Amino acid sequence: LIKLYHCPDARSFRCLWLLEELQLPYELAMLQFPPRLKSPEFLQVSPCGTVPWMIDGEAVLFESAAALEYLSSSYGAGELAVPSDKSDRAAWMNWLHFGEASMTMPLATMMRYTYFEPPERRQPQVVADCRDIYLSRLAMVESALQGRDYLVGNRFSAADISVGYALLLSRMLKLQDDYSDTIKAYWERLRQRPAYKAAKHAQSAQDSAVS
Ligand SMILES: N[C@@H](CCC(=O)N[C@@H](CS)C(=O)NCC(=O)O)C(=O)O
Repeated sequence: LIKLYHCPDARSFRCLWLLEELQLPYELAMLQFPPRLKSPEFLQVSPCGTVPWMIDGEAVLFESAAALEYLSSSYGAGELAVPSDKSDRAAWMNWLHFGEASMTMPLATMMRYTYFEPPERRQPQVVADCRDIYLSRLAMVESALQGRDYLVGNRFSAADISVGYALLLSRMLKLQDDYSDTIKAYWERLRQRPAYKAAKHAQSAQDSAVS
């Protein structure tokens, strides 16, 4: 059984969403955020205290984009597998990493200096700069979606989970009101997926069971 350490709506949500898309059985270990402070025993599992931490037998994954690639190439051959076409595969890999490194990083920095740091350590200039960086990068997504519903090969894939998670996180910073109709429609398409809803449900069902 795959075991996933997870905090509500953290990057580990990418793994949870894909586990649901693939309809794989899994065990969910819910932690409060940030686990480093709220569940210090988790440091015995993950020395840096971050999620995801996903265990599949001998395999351990602690980067969400890597976990998406691992799951899609290990399970569910077919719809969600890594594309075999060379240019689709290149696009798939770009979006997989773009979602985390280029989109989620500036958002996570915004979250930190908007909500998590104590007031005296908040950094409005950093928040404003990261917002500009994020929005300029979102233009890449906008352009990729012209005339298509999904990022790669016009079918849903793990690339959409990687980027879709950044869109989910951006809602916590209330960035969505300024989104174009293209991005709004894309987000709507993603969040209507039964597996997205099942992942949301799984984390909240467990979360309330714990607290
Ligand atoms: N690049 C990593 C980032 C992992 C990461 O920073 N996770 C956050 C949750 S979104 C975390 O656990 N933060 C807790 C902390 O920094 O103490 C990934 O994509 O998995």
